Amino acid sequence: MDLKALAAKNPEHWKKAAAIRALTLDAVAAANSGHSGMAMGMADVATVLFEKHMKFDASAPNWPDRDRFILSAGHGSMLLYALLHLTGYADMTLDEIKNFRQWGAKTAGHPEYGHSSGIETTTGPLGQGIANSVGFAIAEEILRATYGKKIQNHNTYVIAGDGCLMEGISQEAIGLAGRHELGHLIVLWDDNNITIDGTVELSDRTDQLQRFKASGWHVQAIDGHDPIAIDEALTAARKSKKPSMIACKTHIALGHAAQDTSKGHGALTDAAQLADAKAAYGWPYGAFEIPADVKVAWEAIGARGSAERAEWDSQFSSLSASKQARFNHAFAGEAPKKLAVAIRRIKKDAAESKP
Ligand SMILES: Cc1ncc(C[n+]2csc(CCOP(=O)(O)OP(=O)(O)O)c2C)c(N)n1
Ligand SMILES: [Mg+2]
Repeated sequence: MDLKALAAKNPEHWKKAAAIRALTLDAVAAANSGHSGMAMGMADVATVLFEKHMKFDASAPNWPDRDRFILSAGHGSMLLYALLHLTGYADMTLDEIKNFRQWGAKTAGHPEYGHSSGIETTTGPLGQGIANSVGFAIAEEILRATYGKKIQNHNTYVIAGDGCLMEGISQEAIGLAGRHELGHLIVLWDDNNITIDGTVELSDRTDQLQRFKASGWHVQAIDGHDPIAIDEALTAARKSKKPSMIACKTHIALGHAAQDTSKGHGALTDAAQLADAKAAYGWPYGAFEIPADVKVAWEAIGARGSAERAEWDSQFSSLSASKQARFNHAFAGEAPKKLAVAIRRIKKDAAESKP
């Protein structure tokens, strides 16, 4: 990979993605554990997704109609933590990044729901995130049908790795999503041909594009380091009425001595190699240092959705009081009152029924 040419082609994009890669290298090195390669490989895809497509407002992480981002490849957690920090989620301070994988930090080895806003669900067990995302997309369909498009109309984006697609549970979820034409579900597959053990071929030779297509999905294959191709593919995926899978061909641990090897899957902590990788990115800054212009550009991305969110607030307040109450009740995770009555009746019937 000629990183200089890549950087020269889209310098503004490159700096933003390099910030994710540098934070990942620094956090994993400080913790002396973790997974560097996935975040370094998917930094371009994630940057374009957050910059051009994700509907979100970092200052209002619980906006009910935000797009959901699920990092199914949860071992690459630094990708998510870097995105949350750079875009300005108040919970995800630089200190949290510096304390990656430390006891009590919000930055657990794998993302834990409830530790920080912006972590939509717990992931780490391969396959769990992609399966869970189908539930998210079904919930969105139901909410949209119930409250209308002005109140609920968002996408669920997923980053899944080779391991997620190998897990059996992924097929049940993919099949269900295809059957129900969950058009607001978009999976970005980190197609890097590497797992913890070596190349994918060691354990699997499934044609993933054919597999998703056979399950009723819209499929595309792109160069996962080309920001224009990523942007176009996301635009096409959003237009599709079917769930979408984008195979993003990437290099795990891009720019590091461990690039394209299973060594790149884990913790890249060698100081000299880390310095070489940063030099290859044209990143002359110290550990955990993000230059002000790059941070400002990222924070602008974090604030991009604020006007749309304010518009949503006014749409919501125009709903009837009872509809607002029903919506808030559902989002608070409270079961409908009638449910308790129904369960009591079932229990009573079962207890009284004769064997
Ligand atoms: C169900 C389950 N089995 C095993 C693991 C351990 N594990 C974590 S990542 C990984 C390899 C995943 O490969 P891939 O998804 O291709 O990630 P990449 O190496 O490209 O980052 C394994 C086996 C796990 N997290 N969950
Ligand atoms: Mg892989």
